[in-house]
Amino acid sequence: MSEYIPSPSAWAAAQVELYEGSGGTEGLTLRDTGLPVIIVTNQGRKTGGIRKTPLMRVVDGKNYVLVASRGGAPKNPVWVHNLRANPSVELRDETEVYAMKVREVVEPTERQRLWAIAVEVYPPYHDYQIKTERIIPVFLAEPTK
Ligand code: F42
Repeated sequence: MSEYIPSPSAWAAAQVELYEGSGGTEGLTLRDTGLPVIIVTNQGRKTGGIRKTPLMRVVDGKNYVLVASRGGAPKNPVWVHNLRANPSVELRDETEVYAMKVREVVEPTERQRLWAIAVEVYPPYHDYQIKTERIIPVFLAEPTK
């Protein structure tokens, strides 16, 4: 078993602790927005350690859209590199936990469709894309069974 390595971002680590520690019954939203959050668990591509990242919940049928916005920062979040290297994730949505595989969505029509869903759920994504020169990566997490 790999070791869990908490995020160096204190607020992300605190959210993970509350969300997972309560079995998905507390700490379910982004601060004062009231908007729902999921927890993505994956393996670090260098350390092999277990990484956990809170992200906004963007649903497309049985799939989830993961938006690597990082508040419009100039660089991609580190989890992007981990997911590109190893697409197997566990995704917690409140009390449900799913084994999923992610794929990066680059085909323009598909990306545009998923991006529109994401912005509807969380409008600041639109501002983050304007703020940064990078194209914000979008992943689709699909159930493995
Ligand atoms: N971030 C988003 O990008 N999108 C969202 O929708 C989003 C929503 C959200 C909701 C609630 C909340 O609490 C946080 C939210 N965040 C959202 C922030 C998100 O949780 C992450 O903090 C943010 O995306 C930054 O991701 P990050 O992976 O860059 O995290 C940093 C703080 C981090 O943990 N870095 C580690 C570090 O030590 O620098 C990562 C280390 C790592 O993964 N190392 C790999 C390894 O092998 O272990 C190697 C990676 C490599 O290749 O270097």
